[in-house]
Amino acid sequence: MNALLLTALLATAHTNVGGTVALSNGRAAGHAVVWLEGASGAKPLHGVVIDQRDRKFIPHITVVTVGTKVEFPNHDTVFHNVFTEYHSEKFDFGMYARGKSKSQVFDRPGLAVLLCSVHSEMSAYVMCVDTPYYAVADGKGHFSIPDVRPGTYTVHVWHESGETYSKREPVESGAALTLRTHR
Ligand SMILES: [Cu+2]
Repeated sequence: MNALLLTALLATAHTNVGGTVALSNGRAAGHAVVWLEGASGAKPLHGVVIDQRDRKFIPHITVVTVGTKVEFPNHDTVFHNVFTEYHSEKFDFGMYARGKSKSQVFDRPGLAVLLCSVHSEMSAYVMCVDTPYYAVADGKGHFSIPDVRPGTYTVHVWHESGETYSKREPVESGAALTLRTHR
């Protein structure tokens, strides 16, 4: 599980932590979630929506901060029965039709897996973090976390494949940071 390679470059002072995440097989860790634990000041986000369209959850991967309420509207022509697995608890929103919406507050850090019991191919992830410093990498694994205050953080990475990364790292302004992890 612990075999991600993270190469992070700290660009300029006080500032931007960015880099590239790769999987253990060398491929890009597209849409990996990267966050820096150990920073205070995270506030709940507003207006977070995970849409249901064309039998998909959009977006597929969402990061929220603790206390964020997420809306799950159905804009599809068919019914969906959305449920999540979150801290080993199952939240079932029941069947609901086009135009209806359900919501859930994510009150603890952790990963929630979103599924539909009608359409097994539907899935999405919500990563709840307790930090203002996080990013979702693009399809090539590139990420950027702006405005990071220098300090020592635990850098976490999660990828849909199940690979994860976790390491305490000093983040200094103006310094290049390369993180490697081996199984
Ligand atoms: Cu569905």
